[in-house]
Amino acid sequence: MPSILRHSLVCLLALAALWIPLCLAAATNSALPSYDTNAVANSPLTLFYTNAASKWTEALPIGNGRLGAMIFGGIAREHLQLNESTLWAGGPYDPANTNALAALPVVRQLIFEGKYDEASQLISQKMMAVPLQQMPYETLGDLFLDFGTNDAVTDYRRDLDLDTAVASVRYTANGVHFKREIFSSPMDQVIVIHLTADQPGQISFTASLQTPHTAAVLASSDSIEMYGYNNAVHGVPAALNFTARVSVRVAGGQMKRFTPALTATNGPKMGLATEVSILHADAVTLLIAAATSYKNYHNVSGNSQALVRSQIVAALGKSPERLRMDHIAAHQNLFRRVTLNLGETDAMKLPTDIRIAHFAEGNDPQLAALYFQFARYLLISCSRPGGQPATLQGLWNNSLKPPWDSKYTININTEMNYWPAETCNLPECVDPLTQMVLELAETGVRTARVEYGARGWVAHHNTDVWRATAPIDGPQYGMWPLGGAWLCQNLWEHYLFTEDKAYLRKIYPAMKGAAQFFLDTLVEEPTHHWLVTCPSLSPENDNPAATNTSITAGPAIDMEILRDLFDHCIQASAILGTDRKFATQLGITRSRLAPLQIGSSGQLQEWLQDLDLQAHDLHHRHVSHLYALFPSSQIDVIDTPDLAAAARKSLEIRGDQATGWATAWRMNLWARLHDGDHAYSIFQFLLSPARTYPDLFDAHPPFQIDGNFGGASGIAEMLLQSQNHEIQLLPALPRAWPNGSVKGLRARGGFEVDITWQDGQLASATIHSHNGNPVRLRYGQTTRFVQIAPDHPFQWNGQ
Ligand code: FUC
Repeated sequence: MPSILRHSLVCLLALAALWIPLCLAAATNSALPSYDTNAVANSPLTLFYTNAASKWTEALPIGNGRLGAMIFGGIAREHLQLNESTLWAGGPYDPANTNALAALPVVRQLIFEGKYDEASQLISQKMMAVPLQQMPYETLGDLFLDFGTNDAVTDYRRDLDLDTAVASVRYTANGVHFKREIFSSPMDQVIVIHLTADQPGQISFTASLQTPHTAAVLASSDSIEMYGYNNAVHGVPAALNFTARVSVRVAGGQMKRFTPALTATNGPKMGLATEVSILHADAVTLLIAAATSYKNYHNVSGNSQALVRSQIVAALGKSPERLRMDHIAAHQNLFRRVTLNLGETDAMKLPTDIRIAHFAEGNDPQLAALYFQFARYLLISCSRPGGQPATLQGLWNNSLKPPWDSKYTININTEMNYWPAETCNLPECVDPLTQMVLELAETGVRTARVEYGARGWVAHHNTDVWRATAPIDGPQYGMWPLGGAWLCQNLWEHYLFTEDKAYLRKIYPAMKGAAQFFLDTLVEEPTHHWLVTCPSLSPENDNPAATNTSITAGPAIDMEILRDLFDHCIQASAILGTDRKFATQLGITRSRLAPLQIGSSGQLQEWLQDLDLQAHDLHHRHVSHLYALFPSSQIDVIDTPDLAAAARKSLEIRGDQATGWATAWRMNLWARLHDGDHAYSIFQFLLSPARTYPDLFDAHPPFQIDGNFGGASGIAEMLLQSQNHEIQLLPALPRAWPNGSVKGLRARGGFEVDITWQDGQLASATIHSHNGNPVRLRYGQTTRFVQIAPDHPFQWNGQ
């Protein structure tokens, strides 16, 4: 018997064992759903369209941090493309290259002799990960609802309400008003589809599940279950199974039946039902649950069937209305913390895709606010405590081979995903990132030891769900040992915003291990005897002194990240009262790092040598050396004006337009330079059809979610900054937003800030302090030193 068939039969038997209890559970729960089908929200927080999605980047995303869907809203056929955040290819693996350590001294020597291309070749032969690539994040599959109708339809509307995290489809056919509501509940761990009509007996369709994975699908009278396996990639064996289940609850003049004789997906004809048909129902609720056997990066022993079964049984125990209420309450608990009003115009009445096309004309400030809140919605929907961090595509991927594997690119992209988390009041969403860094601090120990003979841990420019840490793809991208150190900066920021010492205690060992690696691997460069990283690169930018490689020693970004890492470890050691000797050693090493340098064109140097103007691509998307200006604050317009001017020069050389995320980074940088109009003009490009799809997803292109998060962070930085011990109100307010208000932005030191402005001037600010810290407030040139008690918000009008 072919193994796939054997697989499928085993699965089907396993499924049959689940059937009876589930059918019983379903039978006891067919309460009539009572929804208000006519409440059409035309709120400023709604994305809406007058057509069904014809492409994936027109479909609308929902997610509960783990279970996601893209909703197409078709009339004859509804399509939900499904994701589960732990469904990746492969299984636990360790890609460290055991030849690396012997090659390391030779590589270093070649680099210091200026033989960069030779060094790159040797790295390619001896130091790269085995396998050379990491594992992709994969689609789960698709749910289709076929309505079998070609009736003419009027009043079609498809929308996503960011305030409730509920997507809807409405239309009228033959005088009947139909409505679908769809949400992914973080409370109940299921996706709920609720279909209603304003006349009885009007809802008929057939539901089916498909997947590109090896899987078996089996339907009963009221449910469909799919059981399958992930796949081996690049020689890493497949280790995960997954289960997806759709449970159907029908109300009113219902009729349910098996659809006879169909196939197992990707497999032979099984002669068993794989679809469920609903005929002439008043209302229908579908519950979708899915899980994999992934428990963590080294444990894949989860029972996906049992998990899914218990989730469905629990959800069946609640009315659809209760599921909806609980979902909305969980969402609003996070979402409603921040409100942003930049003004409203009639443009708000237009469908979202048309507004994107016209945003550059400048009369739709509300779309900027919608873009900002959409990013907050996305982070809430794809990064919740206990889950996986946001990938390059957040949670949403329709492929087995997505762009850049939809994994974690940690030479900017993953870090950018979390930039808005602190300022935009979603600190809980950082939890999955923290957990990933703690795990990289485990897997990276072996890479540090095997490849560098070093203590501590290291991660290079990418990682995946298995927390792989070795250099991948090729020396010119992968040979960058700062990925883990940069991630530690995100974690430190989380501490700065909250001042939560328990959190600091939890992350400190990872910070310390990251620093230890560099104590053991920094080397003296021959010219100035500064301590530098070697081999390394300035992310993905060719070294102008080489023929065809980025490989170099001591690029500016490395030194900047290490200054942060060492400083943060030193501060943490003082706060936690630990590791004084270690902190002293870090201080000494820090003082020997290569300094920031200003080049002959007045620019901030990207490399140890003054090579910027000889770059192969003057407009390169990465602006790595400007890390010091943002997200770090080593360069600051107030504290280090000369360096800020050099950073500005570098930005001018690089230009404003780049890929989605790179455009968003530039926007944040100009905000840090306190040039609001420049930041805004970059934002106009980011929120144009060139960089934003009709569903508001960021276009690298292709879709990459970091641009959404970077854009929201940029808006926050224009309105409020809090680096370097002061709270700056409206530091980069553009002329395009003369009147507005924002509520609930966060500042470092445990502050929340509400701001209202009129005619481009601060009208009033209310500062709430959670920790009672003293702080300097700044509006323009005016500063004021205050200490605010936790229960007594302080009001200031900037005078
Ligand atoms: C980095 C960038 C690319 C892309 C990829 C996922 O390599 O240089 O533009 O964003 O990550």
